[in-house]
Amino acid sequence: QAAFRSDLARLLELVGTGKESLSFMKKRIRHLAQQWLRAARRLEQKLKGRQRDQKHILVHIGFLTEESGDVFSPRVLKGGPLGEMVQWADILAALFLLGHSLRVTVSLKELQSNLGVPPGRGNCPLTNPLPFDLIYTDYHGLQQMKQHMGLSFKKYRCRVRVIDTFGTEPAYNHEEYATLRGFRTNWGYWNLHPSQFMTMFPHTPDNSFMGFVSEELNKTERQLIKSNKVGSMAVVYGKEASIWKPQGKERFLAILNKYMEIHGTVYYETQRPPEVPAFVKNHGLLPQHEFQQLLRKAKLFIGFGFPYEGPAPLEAIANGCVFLQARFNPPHSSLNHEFFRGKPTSREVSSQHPYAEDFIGKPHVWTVDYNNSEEFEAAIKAIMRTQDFCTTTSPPPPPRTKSPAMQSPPSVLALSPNATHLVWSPSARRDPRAWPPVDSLQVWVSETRHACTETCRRRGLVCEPTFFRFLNKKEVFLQLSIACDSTEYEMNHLYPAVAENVHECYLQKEPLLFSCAGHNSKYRRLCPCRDYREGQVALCRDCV
Ligand code: U2F
Repeated sequence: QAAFRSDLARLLELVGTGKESLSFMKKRIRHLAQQWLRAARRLEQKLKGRQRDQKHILVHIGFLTEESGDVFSPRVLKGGPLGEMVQWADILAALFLLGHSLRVTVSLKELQSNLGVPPGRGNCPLTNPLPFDLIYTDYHGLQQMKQHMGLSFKKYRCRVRVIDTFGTEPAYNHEEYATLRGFRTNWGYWNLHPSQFMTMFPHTPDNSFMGFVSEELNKTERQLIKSNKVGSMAVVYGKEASIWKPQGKERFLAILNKYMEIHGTVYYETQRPPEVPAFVKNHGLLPQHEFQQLLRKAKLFIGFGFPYEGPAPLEAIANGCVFLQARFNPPHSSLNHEFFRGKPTSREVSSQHPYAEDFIGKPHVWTVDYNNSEEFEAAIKAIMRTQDFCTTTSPPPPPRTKSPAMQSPPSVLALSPNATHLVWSPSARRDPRAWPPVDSLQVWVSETRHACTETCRRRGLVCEPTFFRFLNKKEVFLQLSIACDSTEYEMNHLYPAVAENVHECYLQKEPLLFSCAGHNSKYRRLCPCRDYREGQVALCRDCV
C-alpha cells in the first residue's frame, strides 16, 4: 500500500549529484518542501485512509543523460532553459510524497541496470518481467529504452509516460499515418496512446496535462507583497542575452522606459551583455527564489517573444505582476518557425504564452502587437492604472462561456436549427466505468478554420477525446441534419467530418487517430465537447 510521506530527505538522495541540473531540481524541491508537505497532509485527510496501491516507478530523465548530449546541464547557471527541470522536480516530489517507490536514473548505464538488461547486450529482449509498473521519461529516454529493451519495449510500452513539453498530436504519433501523410518528424511516430504524452500546459486534450507547481501564497504573504509593490517597476522575461535581440526592441523598450524602471535577470560573465541597454538594471541570473522575490516587487513582467510557454509568466502572475506579451501574427508553428520545426505538433502559437492569453487574459495578461507603438504604449498606461492584484493573486480560472462566439448564433445552426443537441449512447451511460460521464457530451460542428480544441473553447467547453467513439457513427450525421451522399470509413486525424460542398461524410477507421487538434479548409469536423469545473478542466461540472 502507498503511504503518504512526511519528509523529502530520501528523495533528495534519490535524485543524486554531479550535474547542475540535478542541483537546480534539488534546490527547488527543498525550497518548496513545506508547501509540498502541507499539500500532502491535506490530501491525506481528504482521502480518509483510502487504500492506494504503491506503484514501482522508474523516472528516467533522458535529456540529462550524457548519451543524449545533455546540453541543458552546462547551461543551468548560464541562462539556459530551466522549465523542463522545474517540471521534473515537481513530478518527482509529487510521486514521492504520494508514497510510491521510486528509482531515478540520468544515465544509460543506470537505466540498463534498472531494466535488468546486461550492459553491452543492448538488443536482448528482457528475460524477466519489467520490474516497474510505470516509467516516466522523455523522448530521449524513450529512444534509449527502445534500443535497450528490444522486443520487450512493444510489450511494455503502455507503462510509459512521456514528459513532452510542447505535446504530440495524434497525426504525428501514428507511425503509418505519419509516414504516409507527411507528419513524420524527428520525435513522433511511437504509436503510443496520445494520453501517454504529458505536457507542460494543456495544449490539446489528446495529451494529458501534467503541468508544474506555482507557489501558493498565504494571506500574510499577500499583504506583505502588496505593501512592497513598486508600481513603476518592470522585469523583463529573458535570462539569456540572445532573447534580448528581437528587432524593434529598442523602440518598445524606450516607450516602456518612459513610464517604468526596467529590471533584467540576464546572465553575464564579466561585462553587461551588449544586447541589454544601459538603462536596464540587470541583476544577472538569479537563483530561483531570488527571482521570485524580484517579481514580488514588480508591477509588470514583460516578454519579448521568447522563450515560448515557460513557467515564469505564471510565477509572475502568482506574485501579483501583470504579464505583457507580444501577439504573433501570423502565429508561430512547426510550419513557419525554426524553434517548432520538427516538433510533433501543428499547433499555432498565437503569442509567447497562449495559455496565459487564453486561460487567464486581462487584467492579468495583456497580449498586444509590439509593432504597433500606439497599442503598446496604451497597454503600458492602462497597466499602470490597474489595481494591485495581490489580494487575488491566484490566477483566475479559465474563462467560462462569455466568448464572442457565444454572443452570435453558433455556426452549427447553419446546418440545422437543433443541431447542438446533447448526444449520448444509452449503453455507455449505464456503464459506471465510462469516464467522464457521457451526459456531459455536447457535439459541435467546427468551422473549417478551427480545430476541435478551438471549436469547444469558443463555447466555454473543452474537447474530450474519449468521447469521439460516441460520435463516430453514421446516425450522428443524421441527428445533426448533415446531408451525406456517401459515408466512408478512412484513416484521417480530422475524422469524423463532413466535406460540406460535396456532401461527403467520413468516419474514423483508426481510434488512435481521434484528435482534438487539427483543421483543414475542406472539412467541418464533429467535435466532442464537454463542460468543465471552474479552475479544474479535468472534471466536468457534474462529474463528482
Ligand atoms: C521555457 O524554458 P525557460 O527556462 O526559458 O522558462 P522560464 O519561463 O524562463 O522559466 C524557467 C524557470 O527559470 C526560473 C524561473 C522559472 O521557474 O523561476 N528563473 C530563475 O531561476 N532565475 C532567473 O533569473 C530567471 C528565471 C520552457 F519552460 C521550456 O520548456 C522551453 O524549452 C523553453 C524554450 O521555449 O522555454
